[in-house]
Amino acid sequence: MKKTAVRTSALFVAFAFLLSACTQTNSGPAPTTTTNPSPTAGSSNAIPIGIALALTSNVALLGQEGVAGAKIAEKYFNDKGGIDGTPIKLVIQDTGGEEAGAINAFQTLITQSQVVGIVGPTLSQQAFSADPIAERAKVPVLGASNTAKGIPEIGDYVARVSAPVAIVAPNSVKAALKINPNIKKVAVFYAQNDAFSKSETGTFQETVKEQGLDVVTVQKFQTTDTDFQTQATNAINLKPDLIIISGLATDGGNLVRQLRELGYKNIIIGGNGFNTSSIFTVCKALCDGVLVAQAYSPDHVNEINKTFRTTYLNQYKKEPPQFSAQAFAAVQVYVEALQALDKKSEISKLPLAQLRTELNKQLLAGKYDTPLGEIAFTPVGDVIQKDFYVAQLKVDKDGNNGKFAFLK
Ligand code: 1QQ
Repeated sequence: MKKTAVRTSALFVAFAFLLSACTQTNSGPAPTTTTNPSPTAGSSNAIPIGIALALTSNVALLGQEGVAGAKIAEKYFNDKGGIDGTPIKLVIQDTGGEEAGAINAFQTLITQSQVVGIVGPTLSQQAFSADPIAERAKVPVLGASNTAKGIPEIGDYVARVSAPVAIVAPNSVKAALKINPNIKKVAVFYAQNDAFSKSETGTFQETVKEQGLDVVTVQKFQTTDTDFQTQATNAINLKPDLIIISGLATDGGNLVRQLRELGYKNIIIGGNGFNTSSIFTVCKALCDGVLVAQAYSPDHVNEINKTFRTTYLNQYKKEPPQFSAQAFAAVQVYVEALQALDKKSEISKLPLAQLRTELNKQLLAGKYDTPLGEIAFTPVGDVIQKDFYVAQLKVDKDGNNGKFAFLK
């Protein structure tokens, strides 16, 4: 049943002044947003959803992949009629790669842009600082790339569509053992200044022990490091059969490169920070063969993934990466939860505070058929997802690009 002009004007009232930053994408970690006091009729009734991801910094490429997926979702769901005829509108704020930028972005989205909910931030390290702000303001947050232990537990308004390291990471260790059943000695590396990396290395080290393997050394680094000679040499001297790295793309890629340059020839596993094709520009041909567990496969068979994949392929001329699929799924959760809520109580009539609270309840209760497959949420807000994968980096002949080849 379509509600028409009456509904549109009611929504206009409900969302008047909400759209200050809707068409604006800031760059820089401390964005300033200008207010447009008289939003144009064309967009004034659109429902604002905040996207707080890193468009700049060392993790810019991870964040940009997220924004690409979110934008595909925005167009896809608006083309299908939005929320019973009312479009959604993404309000994009650059968080940069640090906590302060994420906090600023959240504050701007909550108070100025008056979004109904937020997708982000890029890093778990940022989420532990920024999510409590949304929690206090009672604004729903959906993490689309936060995988550290403890994210959904930040508060009632915090959930995620990005499966936790505890579920995803062990798959790559099992895949390595399938390739080489004789692995015994494992060297583990992690970035000690990053919450995700610390959480992921915990999972990796537990998995290694559960599989009856020996952790022969644990080497620490910083995400800002570029020289890994000392740690790499320490590890190589112990002759490991497997090296596992938890870091972000640039540091992780440089570490892989230096391990190979120093002569390490056995299997390398990279964690979720390796889950972007930007890794190829860092370690180039030396990235070849690295194993990375995945929470998304472009081959997943359902209608929405078919559309998502085709749209992404047409636009970017490559397969969609995991972070794009996860951000698409996060926007989808908001859209479908808003649709479900609107059927129960016309959302245009709800005051913003009530809408945010009801939306939060509704989204946790739903089931969603996304490009990641069917997902739902645990009571605390962690994603429930079925299928996980492992890919191997395959570098092109030119040595500059490559792809994620999914293992069977
Ligand atoms: C986290 C991650 C990062 C690697 C995502 C970009 O998983 O910070 O939780």
